[in-house]
Amino acid sequence: ENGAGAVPRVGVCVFLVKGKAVLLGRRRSSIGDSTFALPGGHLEFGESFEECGSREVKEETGLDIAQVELLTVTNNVFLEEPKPSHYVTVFMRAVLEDPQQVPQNLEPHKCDGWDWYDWDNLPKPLFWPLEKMVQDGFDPFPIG
Ligand code: 8DG
Ligand code: MG
Ligand code: MG
Repeated sequence: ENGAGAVPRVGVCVFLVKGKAVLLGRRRSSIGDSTFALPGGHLEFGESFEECGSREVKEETGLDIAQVELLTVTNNVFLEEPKPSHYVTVFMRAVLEDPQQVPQNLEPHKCDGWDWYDWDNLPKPLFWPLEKMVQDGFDPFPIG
């Protein structure tokens, strides 16, 4: 969908935090294939960022989240990918509504599976928008 008619899209993804860990899954996608990324997806017409983050996490992992808050926005142009695209990506933070709930891989065609990774020991390779944030010293955890 490059060339005439291509437009930037809005992605919303979620730093689902549990102690000092975040939930990541290895992507199966034309964008960032086989890299570790946050749960998330496309903002739908009429949705708030919070609604989109909660919906995508539920669709992809079965998890119910709470305290969904906006952290930051980045601009990501993927020209080298099999399908050139451009995302304005909105990063949210949330916690589990029920700390006992376990992630399920509900979209196995899009992800190899979800797991918790310590922020100080993240898997490689990270999806590059996330890798860039880590390299820039971004910290998704609440203060204190
Ligand atoms: P949908 O059909 O469920 O709406 O979309 P999806 O298949 O779940 O979309 P996605 O690729 O997971 O997310 C949309 C875009 O958001 C993705 O192509 C690029 C951007 N994005 C980033 N960083 C991250 C990230 O860490 N995780 C996810 N899921 N998307 C991200 O820039
Ligand atoms: Mg999705
Ligand atoms: Mg997704």
